[in-house]
Amino acid sequence: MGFFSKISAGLKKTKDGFNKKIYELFAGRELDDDFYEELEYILISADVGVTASESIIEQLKNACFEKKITKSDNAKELLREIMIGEIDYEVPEYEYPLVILVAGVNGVGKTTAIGKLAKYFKSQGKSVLLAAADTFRAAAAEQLSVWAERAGVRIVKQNEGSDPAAVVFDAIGSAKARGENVVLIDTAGRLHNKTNLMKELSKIHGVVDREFPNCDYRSYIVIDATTGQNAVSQVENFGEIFDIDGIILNKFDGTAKGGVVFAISAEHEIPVVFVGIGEQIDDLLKFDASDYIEELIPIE
Ligand SMILES: Nc1nc2c(ncn2[C@@H]2O[C@H](COP(=O)(O)OP(=O)(O)OP(=O)(O)O)[C@@H](O)[C@H]2O)c(=O)[nH]1
Ligand SMILES: [Mg+2]
Repeated sequence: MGFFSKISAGLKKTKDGFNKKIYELFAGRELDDDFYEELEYILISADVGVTASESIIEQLKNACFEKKITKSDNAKELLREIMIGEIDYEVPEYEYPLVILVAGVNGVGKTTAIGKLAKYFKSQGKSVLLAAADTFRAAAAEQLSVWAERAGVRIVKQNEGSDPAAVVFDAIGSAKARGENVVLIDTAGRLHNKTNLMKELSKIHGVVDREFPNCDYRSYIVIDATTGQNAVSQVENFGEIFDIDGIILNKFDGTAKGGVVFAISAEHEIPVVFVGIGEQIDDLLKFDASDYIEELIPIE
């Protein structure tokens, strides 16, 4: 499957409702209050979020006023541009050696995302090492080993219950010794409480900073697109623990509310970097704002 058909298939559920409603709304209507109210309703129904929806509509009103546009047919292109602008962040190119920490609440698909990322970097000719720093959940390291095998990459793990920061320490030592290009750190989703999670993640940060000061270090949070607005509070909660460099938005294939990209990205100014669109190793796409909007509001 090519890139476009993949993102298209991943967004199928969102598109089913959204495309049609937008198509109908933008066909031969006056740009009056009713129009903007309906547009806001469509956006909020797709989980775009109230703040992002209001911002989009405000910008659209201003742009239509400036350009003296009064008919909806001519406003669609403006809506596309405004929506792209809301979520199109410049993400710095990766530099190597690269370390990516993957965090998020339990069950969102962290381990799966690491398996997919391993394949992604490997297919770009990079050597990859996985660090099994989820030592909390039984069998977490075994699950990661299966992904390491599938992707054909190495893994560093320790016994269940051992210190996650010690696993990261080992992994970095091993990566430096072998000159690996990418280290992907899997972390636990469920700890006894937030303080524990906070302590553990900052300890891991500390190890990376100290042991690998010149690596390109990115902290990503994984969220499950099907949880809608709940995903927004997860971004907020993790944002209190560390600086989030990017979001991996998983289970995009299972949601009719793909608009959640706006709720999480626009308001918090954190880019969505990858989207997960299935359970298989190749079901990961680098996020591209223009392609995404192209699917939601196709150019006719
Ligand atoms: N449909 C779909 N399922 C996914 C996707 N990503 C992960 N999953 C499924 O979500 C479930 C949980 O995935 P894991 O990778 O184990 O999640 P995790 O965040 O590591 O879970 P914990 O380690 O328990 O916190 C699995 O059944 C995955 O197959 C996705 O993009 N789409
Ligand atoms: Mg896991």
